[in-house]
Amino acid sequence: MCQPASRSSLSGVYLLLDEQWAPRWNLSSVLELAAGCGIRLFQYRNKIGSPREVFAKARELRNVAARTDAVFIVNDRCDVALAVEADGVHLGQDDLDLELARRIMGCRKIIGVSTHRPEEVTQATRGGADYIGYGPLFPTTTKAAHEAPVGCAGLREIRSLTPLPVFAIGGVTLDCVEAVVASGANGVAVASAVLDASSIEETMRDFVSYFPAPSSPLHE
Ligand code: TZP
Ligand code: MG
Repeated sequence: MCQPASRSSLSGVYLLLDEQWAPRWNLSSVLELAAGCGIRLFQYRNKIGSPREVFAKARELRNVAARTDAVFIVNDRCDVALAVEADGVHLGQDDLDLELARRIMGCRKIIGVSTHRPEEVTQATRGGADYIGYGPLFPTTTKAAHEAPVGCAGLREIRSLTPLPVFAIGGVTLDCVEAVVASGANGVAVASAVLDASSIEETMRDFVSYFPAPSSPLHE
């Protein structure tokens, strides 16, 4: 069956490298540091740059991810994901339709889908997504207009609807990661809990400690 080789690494800590933090952090350095702390999965999120800027920055991050054997996903844009040879793309409910995105990306690329309600989880699963983002779990300021938080109860409600890896997203912090995992998440997608932390390195290591170390090579 044709599927992404790096699908087996879809669990644990998924660090959202959001351009909002670029004035404070060099995102390539953050990626490198995070990889050293055991984070294997990254998404580049840029809601403010021109397509040309998004491409240039994604390419730089892609190169660092390749060097550290990390999985690199581009938010929103299939064209940029393919242009920089990312491992995949992450789609929201207003982005390209999953079927069309799969035609563009092919079966060897990862496609993740943001979902906010049970029907969307079922639809993304049937449509052939490789993983699901579910949330926002809790209130967050990282995403300007977001849906109502679903909480851990919402996560438990959708767990049985999909065999796919589920990443809890939105307001996830070290204080709740244990409860989030106990509610069925295979991983946590985080931005501010890491990028606003006083020690990002310590915080990344703490997040990683909640998940088992990957046992198989990332790019088989
Ligand atoms: N989608 C739902 S919440 C969110 C996205 C992209 C942002 C998550 O960021 P944070 O800072 O971990 O709440
Ligand atoms: Mg999007």
